[in-house]
Amino acid sequence: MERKVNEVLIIIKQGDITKEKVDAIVNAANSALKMGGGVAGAIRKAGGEKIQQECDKIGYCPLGDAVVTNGGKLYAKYVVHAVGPRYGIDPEPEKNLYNAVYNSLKKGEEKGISSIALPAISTGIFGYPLDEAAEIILKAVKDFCEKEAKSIKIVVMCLFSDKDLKVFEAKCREIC
Ligand code: AR6
Repeated sequence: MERKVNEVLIIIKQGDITKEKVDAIVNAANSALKMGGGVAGAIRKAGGEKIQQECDKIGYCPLGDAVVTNGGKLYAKYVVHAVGPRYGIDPEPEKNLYNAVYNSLKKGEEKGISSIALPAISTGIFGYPLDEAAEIILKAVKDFCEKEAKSIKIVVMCLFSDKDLKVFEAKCREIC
């Protein structure tokens, strides 16, 4: 499904984010920038060890923020590592999930990219309930498109499962 917000096309689709033909993909990272399982593991496997090595040099990213590395062997030129909250552990989950998404788009924009793909940050290993997370993530994407998007013209919400896709599509009909 697609929606236009300002000049930005928001595409909601199912897929493997490591295969997206976009300028940057967002990783669901942790503060230590250690790429473990889930989407991070898939990005590490597809993009190669150079991404983790660059993360090790950066060393740390605060909760709700994001850092950028190169994309290694991926089609995407950059990986934006966004630190979402661990549900039930980290403080202010709503604010921190919103900020993680908003700041990842901002960090991408600073690189002058025109397209970026995001996974459903925090909803896997970090346990954020999907329905609530979908609303927060889409609000952050919409707000960014309305307020700050300049070089970015395409935002792809890339969901791994059909179930996740349906939840995001329903939320997007309400919000976008
Ligand atoms: N493409 C798109 N989405 C994917 C892919 C893929 N290839 N693989 C998984 N997902 P998670 P989190 C979905 O657990 O909850 C790692 O250990 C997945 O189905 O990757 O933020 C990191 O190093 C889910 O919907 O991220 C962190 O320590 C979504 O991506 C921690 O997990 C996010 O699930 C981050 O946990």
